[in-house]
Amino acid sequence: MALNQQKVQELDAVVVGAGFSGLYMLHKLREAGYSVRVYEAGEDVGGTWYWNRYPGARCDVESIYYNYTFSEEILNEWTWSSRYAEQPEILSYINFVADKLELRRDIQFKTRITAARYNDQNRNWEIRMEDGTRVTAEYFITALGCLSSSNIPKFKGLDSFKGEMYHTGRWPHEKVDFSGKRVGVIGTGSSGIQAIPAIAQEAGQLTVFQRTPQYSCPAQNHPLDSETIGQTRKNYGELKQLMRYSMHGVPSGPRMRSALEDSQEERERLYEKAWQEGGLFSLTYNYNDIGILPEANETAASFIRTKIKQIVKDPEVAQKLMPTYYYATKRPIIDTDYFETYNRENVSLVDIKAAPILEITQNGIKTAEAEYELDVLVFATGFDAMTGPLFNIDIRGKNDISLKEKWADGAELKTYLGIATSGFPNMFMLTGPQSPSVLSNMMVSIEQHVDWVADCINYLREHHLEAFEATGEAEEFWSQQCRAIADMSLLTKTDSWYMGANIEGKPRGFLAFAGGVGLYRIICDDVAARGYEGFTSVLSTLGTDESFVKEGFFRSNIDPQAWFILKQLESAGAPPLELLTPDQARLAADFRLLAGAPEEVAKVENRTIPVPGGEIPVRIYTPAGEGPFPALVYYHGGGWVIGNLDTVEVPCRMLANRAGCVVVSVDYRLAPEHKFPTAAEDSYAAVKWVAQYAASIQVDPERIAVGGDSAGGNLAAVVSLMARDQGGPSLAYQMLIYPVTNHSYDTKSYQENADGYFLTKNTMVWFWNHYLRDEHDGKNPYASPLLAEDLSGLPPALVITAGFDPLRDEGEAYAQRLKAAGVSVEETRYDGMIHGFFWMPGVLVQGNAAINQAANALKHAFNTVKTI
Ligand code: NA7
Repeated sequence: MALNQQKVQELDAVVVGAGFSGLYMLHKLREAGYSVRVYEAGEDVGGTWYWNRYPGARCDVESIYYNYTFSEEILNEWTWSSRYAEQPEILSYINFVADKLELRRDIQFKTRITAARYNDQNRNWEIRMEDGTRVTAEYFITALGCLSSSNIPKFKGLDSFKGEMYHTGRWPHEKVDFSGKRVGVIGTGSSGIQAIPAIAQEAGQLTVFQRTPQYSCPAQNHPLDSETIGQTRKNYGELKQLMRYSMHGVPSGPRMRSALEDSQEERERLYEKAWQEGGLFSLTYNYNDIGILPEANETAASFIRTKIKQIVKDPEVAQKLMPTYYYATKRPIIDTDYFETYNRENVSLVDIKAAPILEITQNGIKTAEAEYELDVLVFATGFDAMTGPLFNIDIRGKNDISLKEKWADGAELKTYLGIATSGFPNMFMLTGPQSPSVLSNMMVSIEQHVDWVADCINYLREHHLEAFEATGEAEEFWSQQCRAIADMSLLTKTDSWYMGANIEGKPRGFLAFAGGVGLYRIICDDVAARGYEGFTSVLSTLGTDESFVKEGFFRSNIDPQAWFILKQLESAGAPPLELLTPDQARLAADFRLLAGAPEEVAKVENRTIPVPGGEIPVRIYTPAGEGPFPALVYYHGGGWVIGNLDTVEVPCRMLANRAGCVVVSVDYRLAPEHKFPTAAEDSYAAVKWVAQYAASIQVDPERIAVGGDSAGGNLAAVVSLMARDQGGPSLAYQMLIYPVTNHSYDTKSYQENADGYFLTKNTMVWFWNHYLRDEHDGKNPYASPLLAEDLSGLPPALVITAGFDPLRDEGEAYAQRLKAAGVSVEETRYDGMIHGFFWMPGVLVQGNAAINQAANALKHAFNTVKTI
């Protein structure tokens, strides 16, 4: 029926779902004066907590953090009884909030939304219910929950079972009586692990059908005392901030230490303490690399395996319960007496990986090995997560394209911020795929999304903007970002519902944003502050179709990985270096995590070498094979003020291996303690030392190159001039990575990239001021090689620059002058890169590429020298 043939209610917004997110969205929009209606399939409020009523169901986030924080009144009026609240208590809380805010009057229960279609002409959504009723709304907001589409695997004979059948996510309201019955539970995820101990206490016989053994730690649940509650209330303002800017939405985070840095005894001591304390993150928060490095992960995994062995008395059963996947790459599980339950007489465990379920029969389950007679069958088999609930509604955007089609059933999942997707204007997904959602305390993520969406709608109304839509570029960028972040961890190395791997035929791909809620909030706020960058909209008052696209970084060509690093650094809240003392700056500028793990080289040796008026350390990296090798004398960056041998440990090792040369990394003396020309003279002395003592470090004195990044690039260029002017040694090559070449701030790249791209103009001014004795020094070619009158007769050069770097243009100007002077130059601008990317190969593909390019250029230069 056409839209105009039937009177259709028109609303500002329709929200689907009356769980935590839908309720808060309703409240927010209603308070702001919009007409809103919530549609909910269930008979009452609660969402997840309405449906998941199985025995033992409780939250795995501590109750005091698992509530709304937007209202102090609500916070103070509700008191949780225990550390981990049970489902009935959480549902009571939701009811309490719904009553208090009088939300029910705008909720229509027992109403399933089956379709939603965007009308391009009216710029609104038509939303259809199961009974055919329709409403229209300008904004269509899904508050469907991430885990609301239950998964019942399509076992053969499923319908033939004569007994009772339940799914944990669709549990009946009346009590299920297990007493004396033969019960089978399929599934040992969070739900199964909570339900199994509770059912075992009642059932005559419980058989658990386990496909994947799980890691689980004790919840150590206990009643909350009034002192804890009082303290929490008192400090809630602070706790709220900590939660909002944390990794997972709880007011703590991982300790900044590798699991591999501690001895086994120390690790075990900490893991034991965490085990006794209980909780979702207790074990993993001991270290910051359990989710990243397989070896670090194994330390925690093997600790839990040992615990399982100790708890479960029958060694055969214990063996079947041994998990092998990377710990915490599925949602970590906390339990109450889960493993202990297997010591009960009435509980048995069936390994259905070894002997799969063949079919469900009239009387029970038949596996490849045996038949199990059952009265009750419980499916604890999880959910079609994240995309499942969205695909259950026939959502159609512009040109009648369905969301399912657009995302190719999930294979082409693309969202912007996990909130919106292009082609679906005015549609907002609360805790949608590619947002932190299930990787966080949902309450923190829900409040953040609802606040953001409400602010956005206010903005659109204030600015008379319609048809608000994510751009294709923005969602491409975001989806790439989500994949890249997840791939940095072990999360994508395990088959889990995070990956869509639990549903037969579902395309694999990581479904959430794994960068943490704090970073995510900063990004979302940043997007909003820039006028909703990455979205397009139409100005309604113009009455035209001219659309407004906020271009920003999506069109600016910055590399997504580099952008992510910038956001991370911003979220870390470090002060600009120029506000620190040089000593403080040296400590603060420790970016080793960005470099990645150092690779093996055949030999690393620390030495001290003489320089005029003192001595300095050098670190010598020797590759495998027979010497003598060519050599690269390398100068680290850091504005002549900060930086050290460790800063460039990773690229030096990579260069030694890839270029097959000895790398001598030079710890020249730093300013302001040692001002110009000390760094330059130390650097020159180092190259002379290498030439003089070449044989002692397996170096061929005929094939010595210099190189460096940033201030180190400056020093490499200066040493090349000095060697030319002051009698050698003869250099084979100069490798200049985004070098400083001129004491001046007037280039276009200084204007474009003065701020916001890691190295700022202010920091450069601070560096130069520390380095130079006076302005006059800045004119000296040994400080500003671009000012050298003559650049002829210099060694061939590689000049690498970064697009988003204040130093870009002076590096390129130097390359031009070298070329004009007849020097052979290989020049590459890495368009999307930021300053410093050369020593960030751990997080930047382009960092790796630049190191490989430099290694190849060196190899070529060394070979060329040899043939002359
Ligand atoms: P989960 O964590 O997805 O667990 C489902 C369980 O069911 C898990 O053990 C699965 O084994 C098992 N399963 C799924 N499909 C099958 C089939 N076809 N055959 C046998 N076993 C199967 O869901 P939960 O409800 O426990 O928890 C969901 C989230 O709720 C949880 O992460 C918390 O965030 C709260 P598998 O591991 O896939 O081999």
